Amino acid sequence: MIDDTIFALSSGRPPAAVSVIRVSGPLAHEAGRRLAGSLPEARHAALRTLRGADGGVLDDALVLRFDSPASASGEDTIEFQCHGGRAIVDAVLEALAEIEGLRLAEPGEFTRRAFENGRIDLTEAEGLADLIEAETESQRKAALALAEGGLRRQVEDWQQVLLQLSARAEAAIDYVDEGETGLDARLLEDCESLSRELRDWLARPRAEPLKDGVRVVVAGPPNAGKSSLVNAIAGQERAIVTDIPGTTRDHIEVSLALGGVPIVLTDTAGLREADEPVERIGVDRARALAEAADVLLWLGDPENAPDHPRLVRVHARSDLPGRASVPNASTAVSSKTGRGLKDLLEIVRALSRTVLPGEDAIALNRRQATHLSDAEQELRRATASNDLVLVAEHLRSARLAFDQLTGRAGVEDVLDALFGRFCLGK
Ligand SMILES: Nc1nc2c(ncn2[C@@H]2O[C@H](COP(=O)(O)OP(=O)(O)OP(=O)(O)O)[C@@H](O)[C@H]2O)c(=O)[nH]1
Ligand SMILES: [Mg+2]
Repeated sequence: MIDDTIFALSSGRPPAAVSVIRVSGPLAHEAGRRLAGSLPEARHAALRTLRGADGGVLDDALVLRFDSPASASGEDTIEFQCHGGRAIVDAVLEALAEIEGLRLAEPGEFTRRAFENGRIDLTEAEGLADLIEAETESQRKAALALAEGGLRRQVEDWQQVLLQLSARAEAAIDYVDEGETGLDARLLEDCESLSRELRDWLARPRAEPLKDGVRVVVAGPPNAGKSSLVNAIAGQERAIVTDIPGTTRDHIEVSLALGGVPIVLTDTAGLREADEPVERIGVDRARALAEAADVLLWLGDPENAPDHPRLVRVHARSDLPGRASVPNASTAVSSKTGRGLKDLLEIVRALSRTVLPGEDAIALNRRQATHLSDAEQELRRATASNDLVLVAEHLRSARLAFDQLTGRAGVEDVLDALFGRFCLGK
């Protein structure tokens, strides 16, 4: 319920030097007055003695006041910066809980209110969630660009263009004479131009490799030396190695950083027609993993390599007699002697970089890309239509896709999942 006034400890777990307790909602100022006596002006801080209902002193704290709508949540907000002792924090939280109409916030509820009050859109909320989870410098930069409205502003521009296209199409419908299509070549060209711009965006590197690591998959026939290579790269015996073909059945993942590039290296079952059911499942998985790979290391015959946009044909076990090199391999390597390993890693690193977004670039996550792709398809359909009514209809659907992207339409399920990622007090 958005009418409730919510509160929570927004800083980390006590004990700490300072603890921040936030209150947001229609009763926030009233609650602040009950504890602090009087409040500072809006957007000011003041030192106050906090007291419980019985008049007993709880703490001396800095009190900050924000008035709706100029606050993070868009609601009246009070922030107490108390001493970060466990008992102090508990006492202040308890005093707030005793006030009628106040309740403890759910995880992410402050941010959810900011979204519901139009302070931020869904892409910015996603950016905030990423920001809190960011562990590396590049993750932080990408999250910040999103949280600061990089994508929101871009989408607003597109929405403006789209709205005008829609208006032109709808207006033309009213003036069509019988027997005419009323189609204006310029209108269709403008639809095509917007759809081209969206296609360019969709072709850019995505957010997932940055967050989860670039998926580097090692695949090939049984006994090719896949597990040995994974172990050599990982620098530890992660996968079982034997001379029996079909040793690896389930895939094995190793997370590592190659010169600052986060990758997930995956060893897979050797590809062959397997009779045995467990092995067959492993082989099916290996095929799916190879297909979904960002970078594919193929250890089989170079001629039989599957089609893949970022394929490295690895000639493995190159120390063995008669296997010094083969034609058409990208690189030769021996897991046993370590020869060629450095060159291979350099190739993998360079290819991995190409699927990572550039510094400060806005990278779309899967959800955002799905809606953007829907909008792009509708625009393309509009361009291909030969009926003005259909053009207008496709443009309307494209607008809906944008609304889903920014969270203005039909995203309840997404909201629960997203705000559940936040910690309590955010
Ligand atoms: N001499 C030499 N032998 C290797 C090298 N790499 C792997 N082998 C040997 O080749 C055999 C198969 O190696 P694995 O790494 O288990 O091969 P795999 O591709 O994972 O095989 P499956 O899991 O059955 O698909 C083992 O006997 C390894 O010791 C290498 O670089 N040099
Ligand atoms: Mg293996």
